[in-house]
Amino acid sequence: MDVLEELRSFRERDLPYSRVLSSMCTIPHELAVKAHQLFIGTNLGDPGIFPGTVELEKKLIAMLGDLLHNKSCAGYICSGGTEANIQGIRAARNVMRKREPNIVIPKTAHFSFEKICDILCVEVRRVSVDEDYKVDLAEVERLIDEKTVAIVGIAGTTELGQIDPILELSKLAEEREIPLHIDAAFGGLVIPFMEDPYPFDFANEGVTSITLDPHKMGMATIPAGGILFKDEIFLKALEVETPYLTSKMQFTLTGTRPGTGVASAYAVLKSLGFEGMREIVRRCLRNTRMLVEEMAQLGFEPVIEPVMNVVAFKTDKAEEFKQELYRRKWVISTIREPRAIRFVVMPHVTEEVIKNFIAEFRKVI
Ligand code: 0PR
Repeated sequence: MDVLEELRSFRERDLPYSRVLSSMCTIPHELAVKAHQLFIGTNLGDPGIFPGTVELEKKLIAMLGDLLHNKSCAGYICSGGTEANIQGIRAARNVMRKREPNIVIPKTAHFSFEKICDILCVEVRRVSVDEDYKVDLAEVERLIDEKTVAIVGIAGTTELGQIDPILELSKLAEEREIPLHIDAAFGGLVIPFMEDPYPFDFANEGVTSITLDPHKMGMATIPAGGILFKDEIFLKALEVETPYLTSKMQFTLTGTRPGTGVASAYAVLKSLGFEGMREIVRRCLRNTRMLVEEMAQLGFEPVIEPVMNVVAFKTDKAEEFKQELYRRKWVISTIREPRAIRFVVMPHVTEEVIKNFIAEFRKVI
């Protein structure tokens, strides 16, 4: 067998996105694919060889900074939300220079924070959430002490798409002079395009870093994550010397680093513009409402009224439904607390996909 044929046969075993209602990734935009191909041989790990790609990354970071109310923010495009969160916390830890450092994060934080606590040797203090699944501010305040090097707020939780009270977290962070990292890996390219956007970003004085992933709602090719800092100081705190490269210092976590995510994210944002993104987000939110209505007719109630295009429905049979649907080649997910089935209504989850899913789900229940 020809090797390409062999590859194709493996690839054909993957599930098509038209049956995936659990993913925060989606089919990349067609321009993203073209941009990716153009930059396929690039390596931002050795910037002197790729000055054009370096320049493009600066333009993309400025574009994202513009969106996040800080045109002069510093940052870079990385492998995804996990790396962005690691680097956000690592920078805060290095700037704060405390012995036995700790961070205060909501219980609803993504599992990447488990890795952070292991890699960075920071103690992770987890805060409960209220009945709306937003972090409990009084408890955040109680858990902060003189060794706290970062507070974390989430703008679009993985499980429910909820937004923490970032205005209040920001005030607290300012008062106590502690960096505030916002995990907007998912929400960062949803919230700014909503009707009445919640101010989760650098518009708040206390916010010092933001995770925002173009390979989620930005329809860029994988990998394309983003870490943005309010100030250069945080990037400087990540630098190591690179004795034999075209550059002298490196602040990234990985060495060799593709320019494909930069190019694909730039292509999508530049060609669609913020107006085009608004239209994409509007459609996803409309389809989320449609899913809620369809599920209501089947007797299912959402855990919270969806804030963005993530929604979970309460059911004791969550695990059984997920398994039976997977057997029928449909992918949904479940959440930890309360028992519920979860959906992410990405751009590929169209009205037609929802109708097909509901028809299948009817048979399952
Ligand atoms: N922060 C938040 C709020 C996230 O939701 C995620 C990922 C991350 C950080 C980590 O991002 P990376 O996975 O890019 O490192 N959220 C999804 C999740 O873990 C990612 C995902 C994407 C899962 C596609 C499944 C899938 O098919 O559920």
